[in-house]
Amino acid sequence: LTLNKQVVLLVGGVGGAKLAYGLAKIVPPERLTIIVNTADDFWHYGLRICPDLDTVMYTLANRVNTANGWGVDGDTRAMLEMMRDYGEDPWFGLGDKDIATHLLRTQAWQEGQTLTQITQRLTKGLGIACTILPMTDAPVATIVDTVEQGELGFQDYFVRHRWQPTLRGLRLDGIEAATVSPEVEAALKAADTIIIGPSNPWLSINPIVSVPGMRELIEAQNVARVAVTPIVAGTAIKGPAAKIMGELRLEVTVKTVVEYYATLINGFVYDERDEDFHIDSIRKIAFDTIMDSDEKRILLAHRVLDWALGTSEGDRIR
Ligand code: FO1
Repeated sequence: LTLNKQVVLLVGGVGGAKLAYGLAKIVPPERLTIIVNTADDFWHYGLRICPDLDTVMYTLANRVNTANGWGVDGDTRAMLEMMRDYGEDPWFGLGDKDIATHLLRTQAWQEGQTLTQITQRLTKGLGIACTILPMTDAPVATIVDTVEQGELGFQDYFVRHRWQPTLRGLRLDGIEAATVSPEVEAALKAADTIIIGPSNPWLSINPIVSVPGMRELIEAQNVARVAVTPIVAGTAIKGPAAKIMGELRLEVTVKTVVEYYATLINGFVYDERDEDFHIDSIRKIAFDTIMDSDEKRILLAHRVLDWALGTSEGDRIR
């Protein structure tokens, strides 16, 4: 494997963080940049919470609660118990250790630091050597339009209502005013490959590529731009991807994902369980994409990178 290449990964939360973990084990830290969705971010009890940034940070720092895929390992819920004493409904699971992250972030936010700067301070503190960047420094919020409840803030939809309401539309509040940060622009321009993690295309990847200028910037890079499938054998490994595809009247298949990404990508990694998947419009390869152990995360990262950088014997991408 060539290790003198710059690798950029685009991700949301739990699923994408697993591939990030695998890549971080094999790519030198100064050559790996992870661009993270921030449209799930929100204010809660006065704290700025960035769930996908938190999940990627905790995963790379070996601090994540592996049972949930988010939150801090070994965390406690004393703050939430006191909230209950006050008569609050503590629907958002803020652990006591986790709150340290949100306190430091909120303080720096109020001092006027950018989310990019704040994230560098937090990742350094957790001993993470590669670069984790928010998709933009501007606040952007996914608003979910539902049949039963009307418009809901993303965490209200996802956590409080456990993504049960029927989705009929999505919008990104604040996206017009968002810009690609200089750090994200520099990382994409220097990339030898751009990998899109097995994150939710509609909820996690679409916000990233909807930042004005982002899609054009990615498509202008004459490198392998490879997505890893979030859909395996007609379902999502975790989260509401399959459910919302159905609600958007889309077929829950790998093909739908490829068609959704369209010109954003020039290569696609699907799962070997989808052996009947056929499409001629794009270079593709099948691997075992289920990352249920650290070894499998590293193995998949290795295979994807090998293929993307054209060093494998198989289906060459460029
Ligand atoms: N997800 C949940 O399903 N329930 C929670 O109580 C919850 C708390 C939480 C706290 C901090 C954090 O960084 C993430 C948290 N998540 C929780 C995960 C998260 O909000 C979602 O998985 C993502 O937004 C979707 O990518």
